Order: sequence, then C-alpha cells, then structure tokens
Amino acid sequence: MERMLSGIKPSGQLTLGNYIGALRNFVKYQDDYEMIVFIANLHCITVYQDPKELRKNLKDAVALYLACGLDPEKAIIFLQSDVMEHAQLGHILCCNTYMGELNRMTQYKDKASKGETGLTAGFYVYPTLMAADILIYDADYVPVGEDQKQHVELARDIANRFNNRYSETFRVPEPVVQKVGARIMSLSDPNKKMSKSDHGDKGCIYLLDDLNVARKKVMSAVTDSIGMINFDPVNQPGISNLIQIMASLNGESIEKVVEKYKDCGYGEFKKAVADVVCDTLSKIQERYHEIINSNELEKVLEEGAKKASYLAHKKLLKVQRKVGLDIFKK
Ligand code: AQP
Repeated sequence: MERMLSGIKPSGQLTLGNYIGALRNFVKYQDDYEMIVFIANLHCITVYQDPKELRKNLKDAVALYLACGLDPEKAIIFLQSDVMEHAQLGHILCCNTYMGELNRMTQYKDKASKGETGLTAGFYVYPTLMAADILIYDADYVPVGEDQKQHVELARDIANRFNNRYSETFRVPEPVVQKVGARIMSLSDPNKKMSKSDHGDKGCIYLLDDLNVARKKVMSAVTDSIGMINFDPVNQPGISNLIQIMASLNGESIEKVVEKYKDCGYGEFKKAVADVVCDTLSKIQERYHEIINSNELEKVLEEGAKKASYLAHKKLLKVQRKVGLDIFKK
C-alpha cells in the first residue's frame, strides 16, 4: 500500500480552512493509503505560543482529528515531539539545504519583505524540519493546501540532493493538492487566506465556534455589489469563496452549486451556506465533546508514537550511516 503523510500545526484553534483543505481529506485517504498524520507541535513554536494555550490547542487538535473521523485503527496519529527522530533528521537535512532555498520560501519572504522583526531562526529553517517530517517515513504522497506545495517541492529537492550525494536513501514524495477547497479565504477579507492565527477575526470560522457565532460570520461575509452568484475569484472573491465552501462541504461541483443558486439573492445564498457550515460543525462538535475528556486521546497518541518511532528510528540510523556519523553499526 502506498504511504501518505500530513500534519497540522495547531498554532491556534483549527479552522474550517484546515477541515476543508486538510482534515476531511485525511479521513477519505485513510481507507486507500497507509496514512500517517501528526500534530506538528514543533512547528507551532517557531512563533511564540503561550504554553497553557498551546497545550489546550494541541489537545483540542487531537480530539478534532478523531471527531472529524480519523481512525487510529487505520491511521498512525501522533505528536511530532514524541518522535525525536524528526528533529534529528531535521538538522541533517538543514545541513543539506542552501540558505538561498530558504530565502525563497514564500512564508519567510512575505514576512521578511514586510520588515517583520523578531522572526526566529526556527521559523527560517522550518521547511527543512517539514522535509524531515515527510522524508523520514518515505511518504509517497503529501496532501497539502495550495500554500504548502512549495514546501513539498523543497522536500523533493532535498531528497534528490541527498540521494545523489550519499546514494539512494529517500523516496521522493509527490504533493497532492485538491481541485476544490485548497485555499479557503477569510470571510471578512476574501483576498486573504482563512488562517487560525488571525485571533478574534470574524472572517475565520473555528471548528469549535458556537454555532450562532459561526452562522453570524457567514451571514456577514464580505461580498460585492454585482448581485449574481458566479464563480469568479478575481472579480467576486467573496461569493466564489462561499461557493467553494458550499461545494466542498456538500461534495458537489462548483458548477452544480452555481446552477442551484444562480437565481438567489446573496442573503438567501449565505443562509444556505451557513446551514451547511453549522450542520458540519455540529456533527464534529458532538463527537469532540464525547472524547475530549476521555482517556482515548492519551492512548491514541501513545500507540501512534510507538508505531511512528519504529519507522523513524530505522530510517534515521540509515541516514546517519550514509552520512558517516556513526562509528559502530547499530
Ligand atoms: N484556509 C485554508 N484553506 C485550505 N487549506 C488550508 N490549510 C490551512 N488553512 C487553509 C491546510 O491545512 C493544513 C495544515 O495547515 P497548518 O495549520 O499546518 O498551516 P497553515 O497553512 O500555516 O495554517 P494557518 O491556519 O494559516 O496557520 P497560521 O495562521 O499559524 O499560519 C495544510 O495542508 C494547509 O495547507
């Protein structure tokens, strides 16, 4: 069976963007692939996180993974920092990555070009840690949202470079970007991605939002004065975003949604989108409340870390051998 790997960085509460762009796909893929899904807590701290809040976000994220339908019998689910080999391989890959490559990573470039001060070294090199997350399991595929594709491409470059330099070691992964829902936009600024770190932003729907709050956010989504339900992300980004949300959650094509609502006013369409969003959130939240205080989470993470560590450790030993770091064969 081919292997697929992905992770989410709970640097805040998980959003509808994370659900549509990532989580719900993991659930579909777990039947057809050997699925490895982790909580990327080491990536969270590339930007300062309040420890208490971080711990809560991590716990909620595991509960949400399960609430959205990830099944620990089918997928390996674990906390990144529980498998120390990620960070060890990360360092080795960092030594096989050029600064020029990291300078070209959009997330770093965007922040640096805005003159953001206080960017950490961890933030700068995090694409190499992400490469380690992927390459340590010899993943065939990595499902990502549009914005993360560049990181998988860097992982491919690093894998090829390492294989050429030290002989065949890593499988070269392929990114998988879905056609619909790869980039859900903020409801208050549809030209900007819906991001979990936009705390308190009414353009961001969190999976644990109160349903009335979520409904209000959809109803006050920024649209346009054209007054037609068209899928036109350039001229009607707000409406196109709502169409995309509806299509993703209902499993319908963009064309089908447009056809169905083309004679509706914006208010009526927003109400239909709000209904679908609230229906999705209410199902997830019901299951979340059943598991958040059970001992299921601890068991899942312990079991997942054991399975992941077995694979990661074997790979790290192989890499260390190739690089010449060991003296005696282990
Ligand atoms: N708005 C989105 N639309 C579609 N997919 C999304 N993803 C995130 N936001 C959207 C996808 O979810 C996966 C996990 O992402 P992540 O949380 O690890 O990182 P991120 O993309 O940096 O998410 P945020 O919410 O924007 O985080 P912050 O605010 O901390 O920077 C990825 O596959 C991602 O593409």
